[in-house]
Amino acid sequence: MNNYVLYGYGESVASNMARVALSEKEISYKYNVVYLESKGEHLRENYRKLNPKTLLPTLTIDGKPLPDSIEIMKYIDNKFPDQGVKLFLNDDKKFEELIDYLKLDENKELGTTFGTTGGGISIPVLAKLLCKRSILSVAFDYLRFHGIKQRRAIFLLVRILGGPPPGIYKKMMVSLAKHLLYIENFLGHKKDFIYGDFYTAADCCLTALLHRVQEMRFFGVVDGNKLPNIAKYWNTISSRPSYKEGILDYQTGEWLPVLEGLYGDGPNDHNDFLWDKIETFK
Ligand SMILES: N[C@@H](CCC(=O)N[C@@H](CS)C(=O)NCC(=O)O)C(=O)O
Repeated sequence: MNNYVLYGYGESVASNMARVALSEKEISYKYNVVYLESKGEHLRENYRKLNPKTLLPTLTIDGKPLPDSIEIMKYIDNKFPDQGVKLFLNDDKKFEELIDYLKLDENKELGTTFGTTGGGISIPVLAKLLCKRSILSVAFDYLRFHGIKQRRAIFLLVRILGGPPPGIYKKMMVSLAKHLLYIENFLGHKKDFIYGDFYTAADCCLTALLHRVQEMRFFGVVDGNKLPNIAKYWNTISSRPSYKEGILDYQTGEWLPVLEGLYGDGPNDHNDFLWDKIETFK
């Protein structure tokens, strides 16, 4: 019997990656939700002690913290090599590069990889959640306690503006278009999973990323006919129990009303811009 506790947030891409992996490895764990922008619980002292970078997720193993979604995946894969799917391949440079491209890397600029773009396209929602708190309390918390220096002023600016800084979201659309086409072409191999015939950690990452694209109301990406390899692939990965067990079952419910407030029942207000870019780069 393990003594695992996962600290995560329902609609966090990195938490989703880790939870999908835990489901694929058939590992049970206790779960502690840590509210991000709306309450800033990740900036409180008790969580900072577990994860000085103040990021989610963190897995504790007998009380010992292991931050970072990819590190969590590697740990459980090593610990349980014969349980569930094998998430990582040994000494495969191309696979490692793919993981680097898909992970949420706090050291890379937003938009430069698919992983960081997953964070960038979420800014309109993050802004509204931050707006549940006063500018002063956001300034106090983020400037003093956020573990990633570069993110401190950005979060404050997003709170002050109530949305993404001008030009940033269009820049994110350009990046998203390029990354979606890259994945569409990658899947040109016509195999079931992103790295071939077997499900891997790269699929855990893509499940969370494509879920985010759909969640942010970019219509027709995973469910249309313009990116047919992605649509087929999405059907395969989202049909696995890990999609429900790792992502859908953990939603906090905080995001849905915000998305409805932003876009009603319709698409993201940059949906057409995204598709223009996809057509341009095709
Ligand atoms: N490399 C880390 C990145 C984690 C990360 O960026 N998590 C986001 C949520 S998806 C977060 O905690 N954001 C809160 C913040 O920056 O204030 C991982 O993969 O776990």
